[in-house]
Amino acid sequence: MIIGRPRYLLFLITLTACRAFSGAQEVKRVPNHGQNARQMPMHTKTEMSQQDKHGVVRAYFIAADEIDWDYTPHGRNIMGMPFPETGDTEAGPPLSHRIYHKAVYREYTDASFRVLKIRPQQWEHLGILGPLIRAEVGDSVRTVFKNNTHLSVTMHPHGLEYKKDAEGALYNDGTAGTVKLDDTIAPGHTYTYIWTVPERSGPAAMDESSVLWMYHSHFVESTDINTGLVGPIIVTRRGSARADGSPKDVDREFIADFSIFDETDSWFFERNAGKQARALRSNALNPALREEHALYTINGYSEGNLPMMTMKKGEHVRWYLLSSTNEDDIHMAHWHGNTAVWNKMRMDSVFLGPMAMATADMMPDNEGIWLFHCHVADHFKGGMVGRYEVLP
Ligand SMILES: [Cu+2]
Repeated sequence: MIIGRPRYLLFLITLTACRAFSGAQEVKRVPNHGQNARQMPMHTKTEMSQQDKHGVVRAYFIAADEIDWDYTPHGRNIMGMPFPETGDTEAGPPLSHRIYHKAVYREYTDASFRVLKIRPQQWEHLGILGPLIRAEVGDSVRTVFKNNTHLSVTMHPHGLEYKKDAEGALYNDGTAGTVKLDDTIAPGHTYTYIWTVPERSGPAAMDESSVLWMYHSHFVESTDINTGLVGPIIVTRRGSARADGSPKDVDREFIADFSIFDETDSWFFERNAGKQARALRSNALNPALREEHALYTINGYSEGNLPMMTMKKGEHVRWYLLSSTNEDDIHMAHWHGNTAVWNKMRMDSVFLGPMAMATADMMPDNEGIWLFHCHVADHFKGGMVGRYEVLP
């Protein structure tokens, strides 16, 4: 169903006004969680050196921040690929950078949200994605979330177990009061989400030792995601994880999000494209405008800008693949040069429907720099292309 933006804005204003006049104190959003979650020992990821049989609480400090994101930081078509269409428009040759104002999840060192946590080199390729949240079955995940944007946003996890005070989604679910505080985090506010990781959040019998989930903002879901608010979660089977939560039987992990960012559906579209575009924003009314502002990306990088994903021959490499929410987020993630096993089957391509989450294992035996791209023609031509490298 398509609902006009003015209605959303009216809704937002009404919601903010209701909050302001509700007499509620400034929201120190400490939810009313069950005793079990409260009493579990809490560690930061770096503090964890041992895990008891009941699991640990993995602590994260994540903010939604506004940034200017460059989809092509190193330039256009750095793959050097021949295309029948050059991407030139009637207005002239394409700009070398495609920069849009966006909102993204970023990790901080503590609840003061003053110091950004440096992303480890292993995860540099995550690009626009939020910080990786990890857990082993039996753990809990405690995320202090701060909304530094001008938008109303949330964190809504897939796969993990949440109660009504940690779902991060606003709808008529028959609840009221404090259990709705997680549904909309207003600008400047903070909320603590606690999610648990029971068996049903981890690998099933046919899975390998870890599975991929995602989290994203679920205020106006598709708009939030097209604005940039999405990130990965990995859950490892109980007893199969290292102290940091990574699966013991895997040498190297990569996450690749095959996403079309529909910038006409971003909260910042008017800011990015100008108010004159506003009336013509919908895909149905103006497909050409939508196409002009559709970015075909892997982890928010287009046209070969994805950082090189490097591995060694013979390693056990796990690929976690996901995709975005738009109707045309139908992808075929394809590796040149090597094969992988997905769902017990030998593949060199994995199909991803909208909001898909998939895991594939590779034992690279073929050295070199190899193409890694979506095999859907329009997406390939649009720039959903990256590379990976197998070293001796
Ligand atoms: Cu695709």
